[in-house]
Amino acid sequence: MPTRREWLFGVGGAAGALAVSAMLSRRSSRNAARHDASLDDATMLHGPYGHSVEPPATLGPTALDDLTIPPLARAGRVARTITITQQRVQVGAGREMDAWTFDGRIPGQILRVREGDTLALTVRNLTPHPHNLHTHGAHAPTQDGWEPIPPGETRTYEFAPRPAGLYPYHCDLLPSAQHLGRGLYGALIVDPVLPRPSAEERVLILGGFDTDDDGRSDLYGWNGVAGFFARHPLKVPVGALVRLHVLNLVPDEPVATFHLHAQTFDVFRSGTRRVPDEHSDVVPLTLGERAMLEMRFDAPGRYMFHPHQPRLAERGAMGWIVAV
Ligand SMILES: [Cu+2]
Repeated sequence: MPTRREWLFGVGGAAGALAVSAMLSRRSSRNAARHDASLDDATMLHGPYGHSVEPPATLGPTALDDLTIPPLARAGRVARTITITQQRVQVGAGREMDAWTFDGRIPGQILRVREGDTLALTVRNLTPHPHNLHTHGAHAPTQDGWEPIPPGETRTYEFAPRPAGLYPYHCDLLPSAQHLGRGLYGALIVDPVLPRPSAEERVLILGGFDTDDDGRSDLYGWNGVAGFFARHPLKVPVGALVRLHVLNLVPDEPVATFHLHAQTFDVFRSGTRRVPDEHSDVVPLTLGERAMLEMRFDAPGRYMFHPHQPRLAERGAMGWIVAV
């Protein structure tokens, strides 16, 4: 039995092509029967774009809206309570994971404040393990959240997040692959005092899901669900300014990218500056890195997005933006 690499690269000429064709056809009928059983390399060869991984059928098109459409910033002191839970969560059709969550969701709620205003976070740990909630950005070191919160205990952090930008918050305990990989992360948007231009805003957090508990992500997805935005595209109005807040929280890949088809965008790295750092159609993000991306879709239609890393794209991180 040749390896996948051998059938992709190792057989030359017409006889070779016929042999490959016959082999693929035999593999294809075998794969059809086990399509949902495991996402092996052969399955990937036959998955059409965007549908090699399906989201849970119970999730309708608006199921992730509260994790995708950010709230407007409120003036003054913003108080939020976040509860850390341990539970099984569905991360794809028929695929579950032993998760640790902020409020039962992956990612946690979108936090948003205006620069200079105060964020008061009360964090309750209802799991049998120590966890914490550490926020990126500048603040008093006593409010950083790196100390473990023991099981059953509560901590409150109060600070004025700065500077204006886009930040992750996450559990910072070791091993990170486990505490991040099981779902303890979310986004904090800090708006400048002089607001950014009004836009259609969406938050997209890329995560990895270890569904077989072998310490390695085997599914990937935006906002906690593999395959979701391939099945349920983001919708934006034609011609509107669109601002995507994109964060990479995949714990076990050195880098992930956000790549958009058929349109280019301004890249505001970390969202901390008012002028774009570059103009591109792909932006690389290491773990914990993020960027605000601004674009307009002048033609109605479907625009594909995905990480440019095949492993991530093929295992659940394909998506579409539909301009209507
Ligand atoms: Cu943790």
